[in-house]
Amino acid sequence: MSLGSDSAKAERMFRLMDGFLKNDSISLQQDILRHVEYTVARSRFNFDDFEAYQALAHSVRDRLIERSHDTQLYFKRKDPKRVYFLSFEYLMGRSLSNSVINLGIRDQYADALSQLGFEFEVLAEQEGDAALGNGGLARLSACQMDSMATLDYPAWGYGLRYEYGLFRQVILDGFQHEQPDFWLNFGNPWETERVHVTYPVKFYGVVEEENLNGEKCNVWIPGEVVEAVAYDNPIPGYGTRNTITLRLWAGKPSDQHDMEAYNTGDYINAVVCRQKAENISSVLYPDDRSFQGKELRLKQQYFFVSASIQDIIRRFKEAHSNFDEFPEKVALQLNDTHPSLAIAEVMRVLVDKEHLGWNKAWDIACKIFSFTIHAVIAEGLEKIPVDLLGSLLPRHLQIIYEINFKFVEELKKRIGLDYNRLSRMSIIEEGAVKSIRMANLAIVCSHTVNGVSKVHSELLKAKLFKDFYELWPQKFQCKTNGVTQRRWIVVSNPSLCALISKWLGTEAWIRDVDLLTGLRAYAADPDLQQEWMMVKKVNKMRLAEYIEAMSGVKVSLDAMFDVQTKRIHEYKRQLLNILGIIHRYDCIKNMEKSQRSKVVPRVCIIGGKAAPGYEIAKKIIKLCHAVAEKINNDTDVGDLLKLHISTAGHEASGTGSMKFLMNGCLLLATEDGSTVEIVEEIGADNLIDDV
Ligand code: F58
Repeated sequence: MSLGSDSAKAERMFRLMDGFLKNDSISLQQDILRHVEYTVARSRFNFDDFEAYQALAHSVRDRLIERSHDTQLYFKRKDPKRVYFLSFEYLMGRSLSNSVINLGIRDQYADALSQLGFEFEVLAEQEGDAALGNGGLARLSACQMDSMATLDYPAWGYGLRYEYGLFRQVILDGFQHEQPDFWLNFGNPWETERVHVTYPVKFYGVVEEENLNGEKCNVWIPGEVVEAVAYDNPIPGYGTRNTITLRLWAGKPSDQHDMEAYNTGDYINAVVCRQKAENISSVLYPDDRSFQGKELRLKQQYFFVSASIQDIIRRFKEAHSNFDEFPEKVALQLNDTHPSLAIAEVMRVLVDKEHLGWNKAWDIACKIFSFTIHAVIAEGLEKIPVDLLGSLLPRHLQIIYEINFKFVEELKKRIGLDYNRLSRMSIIEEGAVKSIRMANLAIVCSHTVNGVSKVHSELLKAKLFKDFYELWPQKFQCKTNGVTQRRWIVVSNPSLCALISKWLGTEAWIRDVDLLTGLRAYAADPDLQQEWMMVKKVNKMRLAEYIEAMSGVKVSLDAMFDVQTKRIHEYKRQLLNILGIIHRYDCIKNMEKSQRSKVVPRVCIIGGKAAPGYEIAKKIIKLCHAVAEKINNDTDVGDLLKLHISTAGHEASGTGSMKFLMNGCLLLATEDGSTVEIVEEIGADNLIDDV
């Protein structure tokens, strides 16, 4: 039913639904019990914490769906330019607390639950993490979704619905072991499977030339077809009804799948082949170091890109018949190079299916793409072997060659026959393994290219993409990363959140983070300082309890907590940290006992996962544990130094420090990545570069 086409019917439906779902305590209690009884299928007189969480999540989801429908309806009528964010990875984490806070009904739910004999915080702990990503890049995608929803953008996020998220880390005898994270084990109450939103995605096969009304055109006859089915995850904005969608694709067997096997009567093989289709989206690649030219990964990239582009074009065509309007209605943001096959796919659709002609299609493509680079060094850049691409996506290889040919011809006119420069800028890299440079493809087609901090953006212009910067200086921009205060203060630190709102006299900072500067006026106020210290102390107690429960190490609350949590990487310098700790230990041991009272006791906390194949990073983890073992069992040193390793020059930006700073921590850092911008905000006296 569409409200526009049949308003009398719509009116009736609206009356039947009696407006929107209600958020008073009784309605929420009824709603939760209804879900216990009918969704979770447990008796409303007998259900445990996990079942209560599931019912609660479904009740919240109902409200999200309602808003999501309204949002879609609103934008369908308005038909604005939509922003499509394409990312291979999203680290969404948990949804419950974030959703009820953004919907403004956390207290109502807490009250309703307590009437039913449950505690909101306890139920929130039942939720697992949606860890569909590796690190900073993936969490940035999640923070961007939250911001776009809050700022009322008509936005969509697209990605892959991995069945296995980032591996779980288990430490045995100081060594990291990886365990699969089958996060969908007990169902995922936040998503909705859209059985009607499916698209065929083609692989392999051959390209044939056909004659269409006297014009030559290319037809791709695939060797394999996999169906992509949409799973929608609502992302609510804070303080607005705008609720956007993160649409994740999963692989399903297609009816066209391996027709050959059916036709030859090989029934068993045909069924096994069908099942293989589901493998496409089954596992997230856990390497955060460099690109690996693996076929499955390339398949994953094209799978999500192709389904997303089909979806975007279908939505456009619902309201428009002329592709001239496409750039006014569609903006595609490429989150690093992983989705950049989208460029070749858009060209394929516009040229081969919509028959727009190459020049017109290219003109459109160049107006719709923009590209964020997260890499710092050339090794981080994706290069796809030509042979691999040619076998998996034969038509796309032709298209990329054509783009490159035209680009190089144009380039020759601009810079002359400087063959060194031409070969550096070419999308095709010649060499032992002929490859496609995906970043070059993305830069050539995108209207804007951005780095993620000032230092990083300057580096891109001066080093990594110097040739391109000289050609197109206007394309290069800096968009310094940020993190959402909704998750990183409001959800994670409720007592600090209450303190800030009390002193600012408003909650407006939850939408507009710049308003936090209003606290400066009270910075010297002893009452604020005392309240602030109290909040920190209570949080410190909670952390100390957690550390003891997890590792058995008892830490002193009077110690300074010195924390480094991020992926384990040589360039992130956990090794330097641990060497500093060994040095500090050595100093304490060699100190006169009388001098020890001058030492500030310290609890060093190092947390992070290493990529499963990253030997040195795994050795760093083992070293941390060995050092901790030594220091923590040395009664002579006692509380002066404790090391806790949490199991849980090349930084492009770094976002972890922003989260710590927001919560009142001091920053120990070199002026790398976004530190420069952070110091501009917090003042140089809050940066410690000498301890
Ligand atoms: C990170 N990159 C940067 N890549 O290291 C960090 O400085 C920056 O703050 C963050 O992006 C956001 O811009 C990062 O997380 C990956 O995880 C890639 C995933 C795919 C394979 C290659 C690494």
